[in-house]
Amino acid sequence: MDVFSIYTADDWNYRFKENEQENALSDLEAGKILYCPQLRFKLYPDERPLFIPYVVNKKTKNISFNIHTDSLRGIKADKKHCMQLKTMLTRFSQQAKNFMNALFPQYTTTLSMGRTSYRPVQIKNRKTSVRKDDSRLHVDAFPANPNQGKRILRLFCNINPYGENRVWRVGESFHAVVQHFLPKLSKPFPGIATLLHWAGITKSIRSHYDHIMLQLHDHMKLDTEYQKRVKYTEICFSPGSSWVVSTDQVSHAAISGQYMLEQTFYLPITAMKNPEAAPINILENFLGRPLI
Ligand SMILES: O=C(O)CCC(=O)C(=O)O
Ligand SMILES: [Fe+2]
Repeated sequence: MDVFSIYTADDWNYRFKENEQENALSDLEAGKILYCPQLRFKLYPDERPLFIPYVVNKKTKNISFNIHTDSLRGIKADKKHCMQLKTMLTRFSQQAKNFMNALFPQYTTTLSMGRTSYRPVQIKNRKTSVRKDDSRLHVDAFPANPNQGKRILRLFCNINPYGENRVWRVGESFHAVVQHFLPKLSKPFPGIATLLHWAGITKSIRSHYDHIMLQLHDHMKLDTEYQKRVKYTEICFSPGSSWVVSTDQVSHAAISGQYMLEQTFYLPITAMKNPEAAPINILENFLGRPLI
């Protein structure tokens, strides 16, 4: 299977043909990256000062924005600068939402918006812990935000103004990842999910599904031998391009690049055309028991 398919959309309000929407739904659910080489996020001239490699909070990697509370996290900057950044991120998240609704009409009523992020740090040689090191192949799982089986869809947009690609690797299928790592995973300590929620470490109860996804994420990154020998495909996303991918399903790693925007979406599996492809169903089939 090809790891990506190309979509020619060149506008955030692009009107997709019915067959493009059908293909996009099948491609995304099958674990392909939907690559839009001509989908550029337009910046205003007065937004140029936003291209500085900020002193991003060491713990957070990226600058993250919550559109629901209008709050920025992970940045040290003056008020004017923060306002400018918020304006840009609000515009991007609105355009990303319109685009997803146009591309996936079947998802529109149930797709919900997560965090928006700005990633101004060069990822090549970035110093970080192994668990946070996105240059190692992994599937996404969020320690503080259990999602009880919902899908994680992300839209990325390379806005590098100096012509630099965002370079990714895509590894083996989710099925193969599970086959390899499932026997190595450990069970959660009894009562830990309630404790984590009570202590405010998780925003909701970490389900068994969330526990397994986190363990997959960690085991993949921590297994240096696996990282060395597993087959992957490298993709260069050019500046002025965008792509959509189910990052809970697609094994991915970001190797180099600087200045990118990202919008996270959550989707209940009941909205899917082929729910069998959802990580939760693949895991439940392997284990023969429900995980939420
Ligand atoms: O920053 C990137 O290019 C991708 C990092 C990543 O692994 C993710 O956002 O899930
Ligand atoms: Fe990731």
